[in-house]
Amino acid sequence: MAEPTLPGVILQGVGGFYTAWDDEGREYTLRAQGKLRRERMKPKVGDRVELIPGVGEEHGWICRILPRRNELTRPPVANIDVVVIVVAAATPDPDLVMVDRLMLNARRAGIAVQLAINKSDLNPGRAADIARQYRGAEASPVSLCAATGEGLDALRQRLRGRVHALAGQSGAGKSTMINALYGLTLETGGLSRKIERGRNTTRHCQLIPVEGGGMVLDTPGFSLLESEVFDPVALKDSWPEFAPYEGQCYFQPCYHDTEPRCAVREAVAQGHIDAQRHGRYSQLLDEMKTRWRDRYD
Ligand SMILES: Nc1nc2c(ncn2[C@@H]2O[C@H](COP(=O)(O)OP(=O)(O)OP(=O)(O)O)[C@@H](O)[C@H]2O)c(=O)[nH]1
Ligand SMILES: [Mg+2]
Ligand SMILES: [Zn+2]
Repeated sequence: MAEPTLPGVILQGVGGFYTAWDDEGREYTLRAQGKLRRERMKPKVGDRVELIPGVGEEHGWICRILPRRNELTRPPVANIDVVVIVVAAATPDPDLVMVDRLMLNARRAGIAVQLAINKSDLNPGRAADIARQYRGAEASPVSLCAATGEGLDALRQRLRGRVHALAGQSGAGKSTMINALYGLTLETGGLSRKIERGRNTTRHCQLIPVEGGGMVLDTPGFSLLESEVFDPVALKDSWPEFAPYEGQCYFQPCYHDTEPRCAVREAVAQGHIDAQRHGRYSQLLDEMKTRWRDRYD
C-alpha cells in the first residue's frame, strides 16, 4: 500500500536536503526520492510537492513535484508571480544588459516584472535615468533606498499577497531590501567582505512567507548571466516598447535592427522608444543570432 502523502511547498534546498512547509506551517527536512532523481526532476524553491514526513529525527521524502505554473533556470525557482529585478544606481555599477537579460528570461517564462532601482542615495541622477529608460518596458520602475527605507512602502504595496523573487547583480541590495521590507535579518554583505570571501553573500535561494499572504524569495546574485538559446526572430516579442509598431515595418518579419524603413527604429529616432534600451536589444540580438547559428556545434 502506498504511504499517505502531505502537500507542501519547498522553501530551501541545500546539498540535496530540502526544507518544506505544509499547509499548517509545519516544517520538514526532505530528500528527493530516487525516481525523481532518475527522471532528472530536480525540485526548485517554490515547488509544490507531495511529501512523506520523516519519523523522529529522520528526514522525509519528496515523492512528487506538482506541475509548475512557471519556472526560471537562473535563478532556479518555480511558481513565481513577480520577478523583482534589483539594480543598484551605483556600487556595483549598474549592468543594464543583465537587467534586460533577466527581463527577457522572466517574460519568456510568462512572469510579470517589477524593476527596483536601489541605492538611489548614492546617485539619484543615475537612478532617475534608469527609471526613464524603462518607462515603456512594462516594468513599473521604482527608485528606492533600502538603507533609509525611502520608496519601500510603494513597493511593498505592489507586491502584497504575491509570490515575488528578487533577482539581480551580486551586491545590488536584494537581501537588504527584503530585510527592510519585511523586518527580517537575512545576511547582507559589503563589497570588501565579498572580495575577502570571493563569493556571494546569499548563497542559496530561500522562500519566506510574509505578512499579507505573499511570499518573498531571496536569491544569490550573479556576475554573469546567459539566456537560453532560441530563434532570434522571437527576441523582439520580449520588448513591450516595440509592440505598438509591430507589422508597420517595410520588411516582414523585421528584426528592428538594421533594416531600412523600420518603424521601431523610426520610433527610436523620434524619441518614442529609449535609444539605449534599443541599443542593448541590438547587442542581445547579435549574440542570439550567433548562438542560434552555432547551436549544433
Ligand atoms: N548606500 C546604500 N547601500 C546599500 C543600500 N542597500 C544595500 N546597501 C549595501 O549594499 C551591500 C550589499 O547588500 P546585500 O543586500 O548583501 O546585496 P545582495 O544583492 O543581497 O548581494 P548577494 O547576496 O551577494 O547577491 C551591503 O553592504 C548593504 O548595506 C542602499 O539603499 N544604499
Ligand atoms: Mg543577498
Ligand atoms: Zn522593424
